[in-house]
Amino acid sequence: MIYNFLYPLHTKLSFLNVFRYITFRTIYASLTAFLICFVFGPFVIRKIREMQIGQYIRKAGPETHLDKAGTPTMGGLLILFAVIVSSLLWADLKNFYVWIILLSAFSFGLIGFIDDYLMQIKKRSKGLSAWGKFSMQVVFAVLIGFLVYMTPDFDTRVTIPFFKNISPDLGVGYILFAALVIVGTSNAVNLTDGLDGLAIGPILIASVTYMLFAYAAGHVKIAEYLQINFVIGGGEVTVLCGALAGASMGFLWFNTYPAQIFMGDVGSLSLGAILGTIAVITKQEILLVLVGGIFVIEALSVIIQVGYFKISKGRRIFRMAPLHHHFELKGWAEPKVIVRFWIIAITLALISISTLKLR
Ligand code: 57M
Repeated sequence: MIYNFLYPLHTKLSFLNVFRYITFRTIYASLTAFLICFVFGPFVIRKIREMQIGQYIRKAGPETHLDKAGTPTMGGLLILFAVIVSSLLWADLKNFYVWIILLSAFSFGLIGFIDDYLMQIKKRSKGLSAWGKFSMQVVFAVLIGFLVYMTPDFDTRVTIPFFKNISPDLGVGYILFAALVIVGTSNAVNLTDGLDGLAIGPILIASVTYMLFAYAAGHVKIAEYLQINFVIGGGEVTVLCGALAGASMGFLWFNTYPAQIFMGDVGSLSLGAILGTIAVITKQEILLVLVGGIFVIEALSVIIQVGYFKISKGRRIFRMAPLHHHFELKGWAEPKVIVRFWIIAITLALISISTLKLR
């Protein structure tokens, strides 16, 4: 909005020229989103407490989690508010990708909100049925995939990390591929969100990583130099990555151990979907497996545990899945599991960035 209203005035007031720069707007999008979370956080926590929207804890989990009963949840509403307001302020609203990412945030936030809301009304630790949630996710993800596909000049070739000469063109099948990336990431982030700061930390790391990818993909010279896909208008996604990074920092302020608030499904489902959508638009879809490696590892631990449990008729590989519960049950203190997972996330992000050169 600031860009759309103020930049055109730069011919009369030359200092307004600064709003043209994606880098400048990304920094301020990040700071704005951080400040929104930081300033409104205590108010939101207080309000949610007053409305008695507290977390129900499953009895089957690690015992240390029983103390967390009643922690305010649905903090994802604050994250979404910060991301959306900051993006509307700092991004170019004529850019179609900006609206697609905001749609992704809103639609998956809505699914998560319904889930959290049902949990509060029904006063239990389960909200929507698994199939109800999954089918809504698929519908919205296919819609987002379709919109990306319909964007003029969008390239339906998939980037394969490390191999610059191999990029299969999926054509119309790209819609389903994009939907798979979005739904997969949304659910993987949801599974990861089981310890204080465990999901939002890697989201912050991934958003900073994609900030670089978006900037490179949207800059014709850098894209050409790095031999990556040039995405017309993709540079604007950098600003949204900045908003996401800022909101993540602001939320982490309150979600860090011992958490004063959880994000709820409204947060985890939408953050995963935003990340998946950004990966699709910036043409670093497959690389998300590495950038969001923590989410992948957590999801795989569940698939392996459930698969093995069924085949072996009741035996387990991990003490409990997702993986963070395994380490908790081994006796690691919660902050140790969290920080070590963050360290792994940073390492994977650095390796991901190196793929820009290793091709
Ligand atoms: C939701 N939700 C947290 C909070 C957060 C298939 C199966 C593996 C699914 C999985 C599952 O349902 N996962 C998705 C995970 C919950 O947090 C809420 O949920 C939101 C995210 N959706 O924002 O609102 C609990 O996580 C803890 N928490 C924190 N700090 C945070 O910042 O401590 C969350 C955020 C909170 C709080 O305790 O209550 C959750 O874990 O429930 N199911 C599981 O994860 C279950 N695993 C399981 O059943 N494993 C079996 C299977 C795979 C065979 C096994 O290994 O044998 C466990 N989850 C829990 N207890 N809590 C089972 C026991």
